[in-house]
Amino acid sequence: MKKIITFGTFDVLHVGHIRILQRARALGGHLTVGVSSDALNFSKKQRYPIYSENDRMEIIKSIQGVDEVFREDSLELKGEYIKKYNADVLVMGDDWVGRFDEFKSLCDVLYLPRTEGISTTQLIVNIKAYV
Ligand code: C2G
Repeated sequence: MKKIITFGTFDVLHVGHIRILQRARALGGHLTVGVSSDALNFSKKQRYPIYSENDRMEIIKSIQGVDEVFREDSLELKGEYIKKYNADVLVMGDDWVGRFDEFKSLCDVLYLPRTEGISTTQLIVNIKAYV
């Protein structure tokens, strides 16, 4: 059985998130998901996610096929997380292509195509325009 690991914010959950989780899970028998912390998001994007980290983790944990969830506190700790969770494959969306190749010494690194036409950012724009 292969262990898969993936990372993301998964804010304002949508089908793009569900599909990458399902495709990641289909590559092995066990899926671990690192959900990025509120502080990590703020440091990257200068804004907090709409949903808190506790809510995002609870939502991701409830998805069929997700076996294990933890909070990702730093982008710099990916190698440590891969080792801690004994991952055989790191899966990321292809918006990150090439960015995690350094971990190929620890596990396989796969970039899967993103789902076209949907994003949390666009959903927030749509909701703002709606209200
Ligand atoms: N995704 C996708 N299709 C979309 C939107 C997102 O396949 N239309 C994928 C992304 O490629 C990513 C995952 O869903 O693999 C989570 O996306 P985000 O929440 O945007 O995560 P991100 O902020 O890119 O992750 O260590 C990485 C960090 O945790 C940040």
